Amino acid sequence: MTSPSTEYALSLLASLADAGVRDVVLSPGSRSQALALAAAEFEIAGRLSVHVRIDERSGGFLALGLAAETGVPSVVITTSGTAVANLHPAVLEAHHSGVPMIVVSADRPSEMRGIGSNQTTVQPGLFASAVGWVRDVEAPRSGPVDHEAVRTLAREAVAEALGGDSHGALGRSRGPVQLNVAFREPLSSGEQSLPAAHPAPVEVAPLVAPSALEVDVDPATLVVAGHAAGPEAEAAARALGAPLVAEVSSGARFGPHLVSSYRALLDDADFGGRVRRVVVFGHPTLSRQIPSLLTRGGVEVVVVRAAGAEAYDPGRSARVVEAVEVDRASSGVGSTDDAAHRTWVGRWVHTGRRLLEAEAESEDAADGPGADGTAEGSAGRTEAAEQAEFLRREVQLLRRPVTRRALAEALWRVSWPHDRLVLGASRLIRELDQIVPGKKIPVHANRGLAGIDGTIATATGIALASQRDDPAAGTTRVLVGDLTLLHDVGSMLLGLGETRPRLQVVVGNDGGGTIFDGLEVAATASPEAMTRVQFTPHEVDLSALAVAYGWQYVEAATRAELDQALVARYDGPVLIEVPLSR
Ligand SMILES: Cc1ncc(C[n+]2csc(CCOP(=O)(O)OP(=O)(O)O)c2C)c(N)n1
Ligand SMILES: [Mg+2]
Repeated sequence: MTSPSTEYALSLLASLADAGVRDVVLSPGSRSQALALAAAEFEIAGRLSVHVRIDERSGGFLALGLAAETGVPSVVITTSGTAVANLHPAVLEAHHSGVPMIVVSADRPSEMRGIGSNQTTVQPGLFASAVGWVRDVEAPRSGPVDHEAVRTLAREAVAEALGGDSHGALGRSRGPVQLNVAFREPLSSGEQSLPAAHPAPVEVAPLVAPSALEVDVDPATLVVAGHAAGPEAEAAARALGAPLVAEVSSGARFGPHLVSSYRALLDDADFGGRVRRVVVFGHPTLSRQIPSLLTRGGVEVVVVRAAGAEAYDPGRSARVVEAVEVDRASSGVGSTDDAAHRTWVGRWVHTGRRLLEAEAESEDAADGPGADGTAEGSAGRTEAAEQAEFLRREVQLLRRPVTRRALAEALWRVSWPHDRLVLGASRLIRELDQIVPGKKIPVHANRGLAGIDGTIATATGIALASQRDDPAAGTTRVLVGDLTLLHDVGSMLLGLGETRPRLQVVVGNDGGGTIFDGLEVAATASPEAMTRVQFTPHEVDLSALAVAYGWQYVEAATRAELDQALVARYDGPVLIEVPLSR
């Protein structure tokens, strides 16, 4: 005999799969058993991919990574009680960064709520305003399941997560939703017969009626591409004849209008000081210069709404639009003002490039005498002697310890469009943002709330989805600080039978949180107190962690070792530790 719980769970998962869901993340639990066991059957039938994690916090971020890579809502199933609350960090990040996710939380039936029953709290609404759609489904009773009703519910959940309603019209932004489902005893039955598949993926209609933006060289315009801006930002910069400031995880860091060393230029009266209009795509978070430009008087701000819940508008005065379409007829591009546009863009691009080169040279020079090959004169040497000297210096350079800059450069150098790069919060993402040149690499970072939590799990999701869906997919590399790794170290746990991701976790280990050394208060506060409560030192043996979790481990202390470690072939996930000085 089958139970109403199992019948309902089978119908719900079939409906979610039919609506386009591909990934289900779940953690073990009693109240959720019907859903978990049904999910296992759907995986055997090849209708869903199932990922099992014991820690729901890991599971939540894994679901976030899977959805960030696929663009399809992932489902995460939990049992009742604190299990649901462990999803909160990932739900908040998904809300603020606009990643679609469906939380299916199992609950007690109504007669067992509010009376102190074990493992029972108020689950619907637990995530407050972070979820835009919540349904509390009464426990299924005996009798046939109303498949049509379940199907409608599942389609609504998928459509809401994708930011439209089930009819495809525009609603709110993409993000997490919660389906709270009550189950009554018997909580499941062993017998499972899967409903037939009727795939009908939910598609949300694309944005309509983009507003045309009239452009000309005056006002002097700058395009800013924050996190997840996408290639539209690059195209808009070209169409507008505007310089492009593109953060490293913008997905728009390429093209002829890309500006290097943008922080210094934005600070400069001759560059940032002349900007009269800014068009913002995505969610900028990495510099103080961008918000300060957007809040400066006399700067018109146009914000193209990003995927996340809130439009980026630090000055609270932006014109927020759904899209921009450059009105080429009135734009200077191709018209009489073409030369003025080219001069405006050209100055930004060339000066930025020169600044970057100068910085690189000064770092090389600081690295040691003669490192840049200019400190000693070469007059009177034979060509062979010069060549030998050059090689000696190259070898010396390769034996040098890795700096943050060298780490950022190496990671960018070895990554290509078929790879994935994930950047943790803190110093290293800023290092990349300051120095790496344009290149079309898919870069992800949890910039919705810029937490140091869940980074390993998010990267695992991106690795698993990319290696499953894209036969040409390369390696996923995630760059994290040591505290960021330790915060999410539990996500290194891959149970038996779980797919092992093609993942390199590259950890820059400086013994604590060195980002806080840059706080203004560090100059005046007690160094002991700063170290204890902000730097938070540790001496964790990361190689032992790797062994404990069954990961490979490589220490890369020199640049040569790092280059080698990043391009080596590994069987499964690897932890690459790069010692950095505080
Ligand atoms: C969940 C969460 N807790 C706390 C913070 C505040 N925070 C930002 S960076 C950081 C330290 C990061 O240290 P590490 O990963 O070692 O990077 P480093 O700055 O040393 O390169 C902390 C605690 C945060 N962003 N997210
Ligand atoms: Mg650190």
